[in-house]
Amino acid sequence: MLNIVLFGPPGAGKGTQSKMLIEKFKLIHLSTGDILRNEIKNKTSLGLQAKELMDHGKLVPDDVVINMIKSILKKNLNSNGFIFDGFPRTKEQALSLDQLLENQDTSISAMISLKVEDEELIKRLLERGKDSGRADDQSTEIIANRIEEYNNKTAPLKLYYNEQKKLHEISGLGSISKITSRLNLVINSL
Ligand code: B4P
Repeated sequence: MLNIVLFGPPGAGKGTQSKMLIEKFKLIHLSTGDILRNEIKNKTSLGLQAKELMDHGKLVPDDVVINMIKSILKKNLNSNGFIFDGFPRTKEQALSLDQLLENQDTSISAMISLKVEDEELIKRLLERGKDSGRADDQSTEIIANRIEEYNNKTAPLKLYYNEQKKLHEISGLGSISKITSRLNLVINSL
């Protein structure tokens, strides 16, 4: 299986690039952000629990996210692999993911991290906020919270994957197709 962790701060282009990669490599797109937003839309109890946190740019508790991932992994074990988009976001989530994959005799093939500076992230997210309807894209303050959560809890995961020699960093600046080409280069070299 080809299992890619697509990594980067909020607004780095993970969701955008995932769409390109799932088509080319025939992978399952697993975006915890999309799944959570769907739960909110359907007003499930999980969605109600997540909404308050997400609207303020805070991470949802690990156990909630890990349980969501478990059931989706189980349903797709015959696939070519997965693009993990927005997951894992904490060490706890990364450890659980490794364990879940190991139980299925597979593992993470690579973490590909998109590098984009804060100023550009804020610009992109505010722009998306004009018509996304997403509460977390509406103000510089909430976006700053998201970036802070990323720096404190998520960015350290680069070390975790680097120790396993799985980290690849690329620039997330430039046109969408240019970034897709950079990602393709990395994946084809695995
Ligand atoms: P996510 O849905 O993962 O959202 P995100 O970090 O904002 O990334 P996204 O994929 O949407 O942005 P993208 O870079 O594609 O998370 C939202 C919230 O859900 C989190 O804050 C948290 O509360 C919760 N959550 C999710 N997963 C969790 C987990 N595992 N644990 C705990 N909580 C979790 O795109 C951004 C914009 O940039 C788009 O408008 C796009 O068009 C634009 N763009 C993309 N590439 C570009 C380029 N090259 N040039 C210019 N613009 C570009």
